Amino acid sequence: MADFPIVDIHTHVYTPAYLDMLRARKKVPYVHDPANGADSRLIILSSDDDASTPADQRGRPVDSSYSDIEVKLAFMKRHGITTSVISLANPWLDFLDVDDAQIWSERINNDLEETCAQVNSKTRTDTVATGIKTLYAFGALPLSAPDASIIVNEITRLKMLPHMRGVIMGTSGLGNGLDDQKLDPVWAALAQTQTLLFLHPHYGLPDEAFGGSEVTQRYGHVLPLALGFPLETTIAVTRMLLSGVFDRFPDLKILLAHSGGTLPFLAGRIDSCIAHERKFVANGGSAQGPVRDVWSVLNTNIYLDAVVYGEAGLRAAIHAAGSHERLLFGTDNPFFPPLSEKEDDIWPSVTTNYKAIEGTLGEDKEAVRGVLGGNAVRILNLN
Ligand code: 5CU
Repeated sequence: MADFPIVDIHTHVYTPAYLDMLRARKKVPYVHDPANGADSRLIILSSDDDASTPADQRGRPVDSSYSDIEVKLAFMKRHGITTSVISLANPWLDFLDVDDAQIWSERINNDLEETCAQVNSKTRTDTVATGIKTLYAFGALPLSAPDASIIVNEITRLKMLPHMRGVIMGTSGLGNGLDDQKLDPVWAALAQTQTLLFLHPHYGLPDEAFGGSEVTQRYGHVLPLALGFPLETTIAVTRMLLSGVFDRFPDLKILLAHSGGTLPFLAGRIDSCIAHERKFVANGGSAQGPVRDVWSVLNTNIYLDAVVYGEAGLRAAIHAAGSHERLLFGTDNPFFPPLSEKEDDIWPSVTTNYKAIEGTLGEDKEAVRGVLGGNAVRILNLN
């Protein structure tokens, strides 16, 4: 067992109240309870809700690993993780009616805070004493609320909850993407309160991008998750760059899921295309181009998780971020469990990331420790 903090900043929960809310729904996202008493099914991706598949087989089985914090703690122990920063999993509160958003974000965030407080009040003997608490959380935002002031109020309120270390958000923003000027009060509040935004994909790409719904279905979750998710993140951040969000809010801090999708690999190309289109207006477009270049934003506003399962992606992420000090370990638990059913299995999805970090930075032990935990302790102020 390592004698330094190992911090998982990409680890999700569906709180029990949230799952109950999904149980009451009949359209995506929803939970379906089969009549034969088999495991409930979690249907969250639009490609999961295929009418030609019986409801009992749609989506994926949802077991206690999705909501039970004791199962999360056992997973942490098994993988040597000393601290986790838990977040509500996708699609968060994006789909709620305007009147429900505020109530649910307060409920979910209070539940997360309470869970952290309860777990942290017990002394853990199963891991090394790092002096850092076991659980922290990223809060969820009421993005469908009728007024941005409600979102801003929740950002301010979260600052007063002792275990909150930022917020998690998808790429749809208020419904029109992250270059929507109506998000400016939200960016302003995040920057002003120095609240880290964990930006995470959910919607992927339309089935047409993969050759139609029949092709997407044929390969299960591979196309939406392996390609749709990272490209969604890349497109969302590029739209933020293009619309000048980082010019207007130079203090905004964003942690990008899955090592930034394909942003590290494509940063040079994006920058070059922007340079050649610098005068969007002159070229017939209506927007003024961004002032800051992609590299400066990557080096000052962006952090990347290390959930990319390979050295090529990690090297690109470190290069794009400008330093391994902006990279943070994560697992994506409870997603990507082992294929066997044994409860005490080590998860290959986790060990693959450990190996990629060591393979990339192995000689530099300090850097490995930083990515595994030290960077998160510093950036999220976990001490
Ligand atoms: O397996 C999946 O669908 C997912 C998901 O929905 N969200 C996530 O964070 N990782 C994997």
